[in-house]
Amino acid sequence: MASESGDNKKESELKLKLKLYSYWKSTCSFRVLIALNLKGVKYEYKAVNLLKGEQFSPEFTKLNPIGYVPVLVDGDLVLSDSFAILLYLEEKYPHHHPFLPQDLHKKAINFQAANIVSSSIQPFQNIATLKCIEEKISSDPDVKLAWPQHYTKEGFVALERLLKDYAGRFATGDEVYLADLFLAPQIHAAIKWFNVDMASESGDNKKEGELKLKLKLYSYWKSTCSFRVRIALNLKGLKYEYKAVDLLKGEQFSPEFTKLNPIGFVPVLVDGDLVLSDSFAILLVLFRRKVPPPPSIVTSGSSQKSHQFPGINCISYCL
Ligand SMILES: N[C@@H](CCC(=O)N[C@@H](CS)C(=O)NCC(=O)O)C(=O)O
Repeated sequence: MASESGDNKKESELKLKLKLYSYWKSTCSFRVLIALNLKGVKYEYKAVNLLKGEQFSPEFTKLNPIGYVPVLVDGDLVLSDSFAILLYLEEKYPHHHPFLPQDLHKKAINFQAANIVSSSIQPFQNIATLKCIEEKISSDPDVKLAWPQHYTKEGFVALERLLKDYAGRFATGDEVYLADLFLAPQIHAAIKWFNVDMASESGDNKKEGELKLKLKLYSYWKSTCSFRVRIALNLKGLKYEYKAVDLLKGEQFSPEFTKLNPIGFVPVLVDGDLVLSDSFAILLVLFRRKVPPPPSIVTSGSSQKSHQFPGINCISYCL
């Protein structure tokens, strides 16, 4: 079993501490179950039956008011999102089966693949989502099934394109990394619960054109997701070319744009030959990126002060 780096806490203490609230069919919980097993961390399994509505019990909503599993309780820390839990476990147990490759480029691809599953596939198959479709759109089981099927297909076309130059035995090579923790349960669910023919969903194998220019941000002026990245780029003081994609005119579905992001969402950040199409993945990469020292405008003079925190201007603009 993995022990906490730097201290001598006993196995029995840790065993008591970690509790995982989970449901056996939950793909999000599976990500964490795989991670805990790979890390060799023992935990107490607490079953939450989503079909019986146990996620809305007072006991559970104290832990996660939104009523989703997984929840990981580690002493007095309560974490209720699989992505956050995985990043936490990675930092807490860095030496036991690392989930993130050292190489920044490969790491970024892992973040992106994980978040395509997390935000562009899984939410459309959630019990709460399907219930809402049933109530507001149609109670026809085929209509209900069409949603997870559609978004699974779209998402996996994007994933195939993203991973085609990286895949080995696993998503980004011959080691199991973060992307695999998201992909394995999602593929299982697609086949087993949503009747998606995964064998026929392969994307094309065409090489993308050469994308050798500097940073380019594909964005829409009203997109909150794009604003996250614009704020980050400004805070980092990174220059970029702004490429407008008018979502209302459907430009996100143009052949040019879907080559970058087949799922048709902004933002997309192009950094040389790296194409990142998820704001969370982009932010994680930007915050790890070494940035050249800021230009001399930050040193003195009141008129120059606003340049020190360009992101703040951006935030007030958003508000
Ligand atoms: N972003 C969250 C999503 C969690 C989530 O959607 N969990 C689903 C199971 S995979 C759930 O608890 N659904 C309960 C419901 O829909 O009522 C995560 O990654 O942990």
